[in-house]
Amino acid sequence: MTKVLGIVPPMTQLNAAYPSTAYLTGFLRSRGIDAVQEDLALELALELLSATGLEALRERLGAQPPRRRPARVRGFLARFARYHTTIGPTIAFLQGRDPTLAHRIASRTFLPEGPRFSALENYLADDTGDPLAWAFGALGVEERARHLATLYLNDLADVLREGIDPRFEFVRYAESLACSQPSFEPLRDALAAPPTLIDERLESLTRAALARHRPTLVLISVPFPGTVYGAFRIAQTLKRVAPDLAVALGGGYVNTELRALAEPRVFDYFDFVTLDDGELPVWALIEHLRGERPRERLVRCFVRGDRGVEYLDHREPDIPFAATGTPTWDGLPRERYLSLLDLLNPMHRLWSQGAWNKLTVAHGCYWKQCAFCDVSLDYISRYEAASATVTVDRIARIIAETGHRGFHFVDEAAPPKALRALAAELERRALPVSWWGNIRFEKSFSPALCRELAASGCIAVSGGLEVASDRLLTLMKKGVTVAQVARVTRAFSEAGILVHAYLMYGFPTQTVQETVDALEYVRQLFSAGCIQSGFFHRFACTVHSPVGRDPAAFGVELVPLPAGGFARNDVAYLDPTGVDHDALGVALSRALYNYTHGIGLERDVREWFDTPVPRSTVSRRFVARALAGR
Ligand code: B12
Repeated sequence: MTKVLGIVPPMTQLNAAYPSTAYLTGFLRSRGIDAVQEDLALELALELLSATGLEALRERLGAQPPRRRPARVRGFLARFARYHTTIGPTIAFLQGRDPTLAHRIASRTFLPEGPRFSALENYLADDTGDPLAWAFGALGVEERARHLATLYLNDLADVLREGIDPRFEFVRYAESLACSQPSFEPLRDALAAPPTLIDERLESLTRAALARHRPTLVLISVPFPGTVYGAFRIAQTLKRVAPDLAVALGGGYVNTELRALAEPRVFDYFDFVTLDDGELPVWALIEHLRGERPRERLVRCFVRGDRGVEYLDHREPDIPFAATGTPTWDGLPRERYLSLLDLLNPMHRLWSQGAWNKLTVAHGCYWKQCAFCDVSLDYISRYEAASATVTVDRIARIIAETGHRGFHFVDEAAPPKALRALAAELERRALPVSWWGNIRFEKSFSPALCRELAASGCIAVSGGLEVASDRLLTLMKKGVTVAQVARVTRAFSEAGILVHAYLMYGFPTQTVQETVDALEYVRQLFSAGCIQSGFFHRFACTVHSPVGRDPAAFGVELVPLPAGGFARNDVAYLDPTGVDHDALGVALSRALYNYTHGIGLERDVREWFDTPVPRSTVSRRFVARALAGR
């Protein structure tokens, strides 16, 4: 009998389960396979942030020579009793199990306040001297308490990082060991090092999961580089405890960074490493383990053979997106996830607060041309939509299972046509939901369509304006103009939908003038109420993007990647413009942070920069004119 256990390793976000095991478990159950799942990211965090977890932490820190204790560790030990009594109630509050605690937390007399609380001093105090008044107003006791409780947990994470393991963070763990890391050596050395307190906890959670489920096949999912070290530690334990158990690795990180895997030592931990969508490869693997399919007919699967790493791919058509089943969260403790309030940015709050159900409207991206994006990879290039009936059937099934009506569509870019059909089908079935997700700012999102989407439950969208320069938008084949983005984002905003813009700087050949102009466009978009939130990301060149594949077409030269058979993703490049984009990035982030809070919108954009920059060449009425011409 096959029994499959899917595992999400630490660390991912703590507010909602990352959906890969939910998708795979739903698919396998639709095919009659006994499949279960565990979120060890959540379990590890809850274990570390419990009264017994803090006791173990104190013991470990207490054994270190007092002279070498960092200030944060000393602060924690000095106030241990308060941390110990407050941790349980605070976690219950963040899980939504004890909302009444909000008043005590918000009073700022309940939680011990470590260095993270000094961030509050950066906010502007009102007449009463309350630094959070502007953000939450008089009524937002719950939100205020959530923010304070998050600062408290961040203080504890800092103690773990400074006292136990410098690689620890809540949403990413030891990321640098895996991210664009061509050599396996650093990860291998870290895995050979004596276990830290965190490793020990993870090991005991892994053993407990194994004993609870007794699987014959374990699927470990690594969506991001910050989950890879945890995944290997889990696999190390599995191999120690149950050497014959089949253990497979897959997920977004593998699909992106391990496509040229040639490192045999990875297979000291895993038996199989698969690429792209998991449904078909896992199905083939199960048949293989049952003796019904020979090894050479595995699908998109790396194994260790006599001559090193082999890639086996018996080419079979993928399982259609409409036939992959409905994701299930069954077995995951939905009531134990933590709604954190870290940044006050409204979009970030959607990412980190609330147990959103995750679902995909369509597989891949219908546009797939953007030069900075990994458009050559299957999860972007293979576009396949499901009918609105299938999507809404899935929505209805998920609501029946979870009791939650909130959906985060995790699409690359949900297509306008599919969203219109989805809205109509939700309306036809009179199914109340709230939903949000990523889109492209297409012309077809007319004011009427935006209103239809809002009526169907759409509360927020995010989309790329990227470099906010028509020359660069054309060069990168984004397929939108700044004026178009102004009109579309305004249509969403007028319909009551929150708009977040993904912004980019440092694209090949981008000049200082274009960066200043981009900030002026963004200023006007905030000022005209088109967007409410945004974030400037530094452009990174990846090997799978059009820039990485044809750098000359973008006027840059790649620096050859270092040798190694492990991860390949980001690649350094030489840009003849020689602009110091990192220095400009500091100013862009500062401006954006303030714009998001409605501050400084009337200022000349040059004021945000530390060094002199040219005056913007954009008309101060550009966005107003674009909106008038709609
Ligand atoms: C939505 C999304 C987000 C959301 C939500 C994330 C979340 N925690 O829920 C937000 C915006 C918050 C986000 C943030 C980030 N993201 Co993101 N995100 C995505 C996106 C678009 C969809 C993810 C998703 O839910 N897919 C649906 C699930 C079901 O797909 P899946 O995980 O791939 O699983 C399938 C297969 O991989 C496979 N599979 C999965 N596990 C396993 C295991 C086994 C054993 C097998 C056989 C198969 C298998 O089967 C599944 C079903 O087919 C992907 C790109 C993409 N299209 O996948 C990027 C992606 C995963 N993100 C990425 C990154 C880098 C990040 C960030 C680190 C960015 C940053 N610098 O901050 C953060 C990390 C956040 C965190 N720590 O939680 C990268 C990861 C690539 C890499 N280098 O490793 C991706 C691939 C995009 C990219 N190319 O840049 N992200």
